Amino acid sequence: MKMKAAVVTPDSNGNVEIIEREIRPLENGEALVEVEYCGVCHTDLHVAAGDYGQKPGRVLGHEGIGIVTETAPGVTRLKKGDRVSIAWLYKSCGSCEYCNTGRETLCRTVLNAGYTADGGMATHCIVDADYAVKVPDGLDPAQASSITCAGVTTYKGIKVSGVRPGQWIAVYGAGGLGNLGVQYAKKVFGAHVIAIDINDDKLALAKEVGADIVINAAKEDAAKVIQEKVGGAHAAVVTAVSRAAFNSSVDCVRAGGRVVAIGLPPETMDLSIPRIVLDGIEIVGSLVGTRKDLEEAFQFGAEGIVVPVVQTRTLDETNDIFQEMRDGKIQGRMVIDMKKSCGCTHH
Ligand code: 8ID
Ligand code: ZN
Repeated sequence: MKMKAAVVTPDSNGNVEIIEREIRPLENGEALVEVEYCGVCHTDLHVAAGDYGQKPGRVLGHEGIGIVTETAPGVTRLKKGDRVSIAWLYKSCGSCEYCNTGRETLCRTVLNAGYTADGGMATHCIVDADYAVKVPDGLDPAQASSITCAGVTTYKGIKVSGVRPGQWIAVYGAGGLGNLGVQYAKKVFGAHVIAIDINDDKLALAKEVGADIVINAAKEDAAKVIQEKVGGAHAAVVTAVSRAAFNSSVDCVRAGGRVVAIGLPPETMDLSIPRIVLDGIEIVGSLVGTRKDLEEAFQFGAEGIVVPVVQTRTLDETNDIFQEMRDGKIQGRMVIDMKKSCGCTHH
């Protein structure tokens, strides 16, 4: 059987090729998933451009949602008909110090969907049954796709920030991740939220979904405004693809504040040593979330507490979506609808 997939070009030029490829036989512990939806994350752009090493021919996508159609011997957790995720955490070793201490995303031999393993931007995807997280009933599958990376990553990042109810958190970047970050911060963690972006449309949407204050960093010095208005944020999560935003985030928090780095521009940031030391600032990276984090993040979506903003497109439009994302034109998340994309008869 063949699948249709979006793969990185031979020269990793930042775009994808839409190809047909034979689906390999399942190995022990694996399941075949017929993909329903796959969101486009900015990380897909980084991978397609070879920002973290060239991956020619790799099937992109780590916001996949689909239905299990076949299971291999040894699979007990999943059965035919289950709706599951295809997340960045494709598979980890399960026995190292990271896997055994609730930090499985840091496993040194981890495989990541759409990066070091073929991902969900395809009509079909083979998953490791132990790492495909079940989607709860009542959660729309297109919305679930956006929680599979954007949602869980910001949910986990806000956990890591340590922000408490009633405190102020700054969310830099109000794109796919940031829009959900605002919602989890406000509606799940009970924080007051400041959204910062360079695009007024994204800020208007951030306000609609719960931001208390919005700041356009292209027009104002965000850190200065945050210090003046609220005395500095207690925490910041940075999803912007820009070193300027990372630099600003360190200046926007109050003494003892924590900055959580999530965005992945392949750059370095400036750190003033006296600022870090004298004001006791903490800076920490946060990488997606564990399977347990994803289960929790899904549940808030299923309960309608967090509502992903999604628009659906087809697989053939992937390069257009990439360009719209580079241009900052996407509100919420663009999600590829595979049923509309594959042109086959079995969907
Ligand atoms: O696990 C992780 N750490 C993880 C998971 C998923 C994604 C990290 N990421 C990374 C992606 O690789 C990417 O680098 O997070 C970053 C954001 O992903 P996204 O939300 O999918 O990208 P987007 O929808 O394009 O949103 C980015 C936003 O940043 C704004 C843009 O306007 C856009 O809304 N932005 C930029 I570019 N420069 C800004 C600036 N200087 C800015 N906002 C504020 N200040
Ligand atoms: Zn992602």
